[in-house]
Amino acid sequence: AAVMTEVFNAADHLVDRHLRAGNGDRPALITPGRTLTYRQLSDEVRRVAAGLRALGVRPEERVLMCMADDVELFAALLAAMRVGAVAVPCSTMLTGPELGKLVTDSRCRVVLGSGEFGQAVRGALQDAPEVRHTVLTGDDVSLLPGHVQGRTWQEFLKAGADKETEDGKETGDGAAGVHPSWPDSPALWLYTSGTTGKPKAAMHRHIDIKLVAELYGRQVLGMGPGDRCLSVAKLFFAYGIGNSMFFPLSAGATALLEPARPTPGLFARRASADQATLLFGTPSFWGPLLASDVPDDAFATVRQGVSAGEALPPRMFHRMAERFGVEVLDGIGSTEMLHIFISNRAGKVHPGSSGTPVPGYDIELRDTEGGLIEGIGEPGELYVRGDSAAVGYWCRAATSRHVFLGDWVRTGDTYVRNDDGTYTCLGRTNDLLKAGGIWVSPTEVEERLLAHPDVAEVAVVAVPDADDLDKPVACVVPGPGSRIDPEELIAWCREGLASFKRPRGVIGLTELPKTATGKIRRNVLRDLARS
Ligand code: 3SK
Repeated sequence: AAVMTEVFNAADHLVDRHLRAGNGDRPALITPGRTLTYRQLSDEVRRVAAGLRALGVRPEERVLMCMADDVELFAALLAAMRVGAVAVPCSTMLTGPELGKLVTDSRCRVVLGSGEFGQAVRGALQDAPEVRHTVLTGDDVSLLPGHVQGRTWQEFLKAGADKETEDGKETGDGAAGVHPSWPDSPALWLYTSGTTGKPKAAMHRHIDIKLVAELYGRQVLGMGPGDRCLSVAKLFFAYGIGNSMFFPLSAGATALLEPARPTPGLFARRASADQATLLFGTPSFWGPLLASDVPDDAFATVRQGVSAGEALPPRMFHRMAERFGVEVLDGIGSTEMLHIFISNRAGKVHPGSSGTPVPGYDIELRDTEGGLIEGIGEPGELYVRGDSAAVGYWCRAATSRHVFLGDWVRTGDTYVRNDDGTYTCLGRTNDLLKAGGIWVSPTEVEERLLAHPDVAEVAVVAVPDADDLDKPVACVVPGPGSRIDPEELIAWCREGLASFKRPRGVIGLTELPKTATGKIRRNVLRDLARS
């Protein structure tokens, strides 16, 4: 007897369901160059799905993507899910060796890349003997290692079309359908940084995608078919893929995709040209936007702003409302929960707080022994419970056991409960830090700095900048006879790491403060770096 009978495929839910409901002619996706209706998106997804099948991709196999936010990535994410494979969108900011760690860890056979990130993809494949196929947009598939067969996107689509024709001759039905995945089948892995700098993949199910769209997109944002979503966070972030794919497509609304880097001017132009109704940003975007000279009416069509990634300073909330007339809802989510689980609500914002729990999620604050903290204003580690939680980290049993505790997920953030039921973030419980809303492992940056001949000891800590947003600062002890050149050390990090991980400042010290057992006293360094 079958163990599971219910079939649910997230790609079908997000795309083909709208065709069956007679809404195939509504706009699904707008990029700077193209507009696709739901029907056209469905056709594009089927073509990419056929290409994946032609490469021999099997259900539950990982397909890794290092691609710009454009039609190809959008279709590839949905196509991987459609054929029952696992979509693994990866950061386009990584260097070749950094991306290589994800390729190896995921054990993928197929890597899809945008031509503009060809250098990182080529670097990643050097040490990845399990990869068999790489597809790159653009027309340059040269310089791939011998074990990898390279194809351009056009060749990939053609291989898919040829295979469908071939299969059709045999079976009389060339159009292979949606894979009958179950609600619990794996759909999406999202890599997140660990304290040690060893990235880990949070594994999400098909049903998690529907859940976050209903719990946050529909319930908190009240999304409907008329919405047009513009997100600063790219599709490879949990925040971005929710904003630009799960929420709009689940509601039959429109995603406004932007492949380029999100500058204030560009986003102001996109928002007004394409009449964005929902604008998803981060404090690292609101700061430069408020400092820019974009017209005050640039976001006149936006009915709601959303902020996540790091706590929104109250000053930014007020200035966004005064200058642009946009009410920004701050919230906290995580890659492990797939999207936002505590959020402010329209018309009821408590500036300086992340808001109240999103219905469908339970929140607890616990002390270091795991005891419940019930008092107002008493700090504790934030735990969350909700059905969209990842099932664990791929091949990281010990870390999974530390983070996923039965139904509860430990966030690693320290919070307090306010007397109005809202929650306020006090910072990280461990040493991880966020720069521009992206996790940075101090260990990884420290390892890079320790490889520099002038560095004997180092500790990287978070220090708030003028906007009150944390930035990595390196406290460095030089080796004997060496001196510290901050510019050179920052350039050294830029060269070997993704640029967002580089320290924004370097402080030279004669020694690092340590506890009696030799642990670096990072709180002392944080105070010193702030003063
Ligand atoms: O960083 C956050 O607050 C966040 C929000 C939504 C989804 C994912 C994340 C990490």
